[in-house]
Amino acid sequence: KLPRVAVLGATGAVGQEFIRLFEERDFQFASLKLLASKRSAGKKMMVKGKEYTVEEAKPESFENIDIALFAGGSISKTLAPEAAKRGAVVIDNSSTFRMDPEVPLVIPEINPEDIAKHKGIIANPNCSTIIMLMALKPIYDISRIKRIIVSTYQAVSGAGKDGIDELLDEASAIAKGETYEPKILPSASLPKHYQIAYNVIPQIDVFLDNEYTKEEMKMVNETHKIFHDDTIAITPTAVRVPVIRSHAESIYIETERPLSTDEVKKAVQGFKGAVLVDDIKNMVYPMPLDTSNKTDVAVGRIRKDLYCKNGINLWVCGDQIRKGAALNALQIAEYMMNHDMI
Ligand code: 11C
Repeated sequence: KLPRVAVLGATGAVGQEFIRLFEERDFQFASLKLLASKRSAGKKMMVKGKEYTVEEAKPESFENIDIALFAGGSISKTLAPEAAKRGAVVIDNSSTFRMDPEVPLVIPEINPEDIAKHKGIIANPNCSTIIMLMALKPIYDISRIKRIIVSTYQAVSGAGKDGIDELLDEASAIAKGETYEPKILPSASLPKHYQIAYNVIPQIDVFLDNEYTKEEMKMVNETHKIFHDDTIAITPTAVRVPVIRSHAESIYIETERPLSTDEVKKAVQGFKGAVLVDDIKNMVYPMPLDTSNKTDVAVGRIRKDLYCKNGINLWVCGDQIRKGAALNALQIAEYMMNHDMI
């Protein structure tokens, strides 16, 4: 039996990606409801050749829904429990429930077995975490990873459609010699904003008491939960760069036993969802422009550390809106449908 599906946040960057993926993957549903805030209610959207009208999301919107795909944001906090109460399985892109011990946090290629533990809500990890772990899981499987030092180069799509618009508007204003007042980055809720065009900003989300940002700590805590391994020592630095929709990450790892680069390359090649893009003789390596709108996370620049025999460096790129958000959530739904869990 096909599921009755609702998408919450249908008009945003992640919501629109869900709709593109429904078409691209021929995702089957018995019915579809597009939900958003009051502001977007009434908008018309085409899905698989049929027109749908966006409805204002309310608790009752989730009556008779089997799968509720939540695009993210603070609305999840109130509406996810309401949807779950009404019998829907919520796959939630927000950070609200990720660290709740009752809520599985899932990357289907890595810990699909956690899906079965859900009690109505399944959390989709942060995009930077997903992209990092898609590269590290095949390595972890051949030798446990003890240490990770990661610096991210995150696309503006992480700040949603408004983040993308801000970069484009700023770049075009600067090209015309006009001034532009940034309002979104590093984060719309903060008192100060900085230009992202021709700049990089070493702050994503708010600072916490330990002087790391919330985004950085998501990478630490979520990695521990997804790998079921709290012993991995992780040092993150999260940085926003003027790229539209693909995150990049420079990752240093120390493994339990020394690995050759060939072993690492072979492991990456054998892992579904990751692709090895590593041919330095021909100047081939992952770049955000190449991974945008692509399904796989690209891994390259694989090289031994110069000093630590157990150290390996990698460069990883992945589409933030796709594998970092909508695709991962949809893969969770597909997994459940294929395993009679809906
Ligand atoms: C960014 N990673 O690039 C963020 C966006 O916890 O799901 C997603 C935030 C989250 O700004």
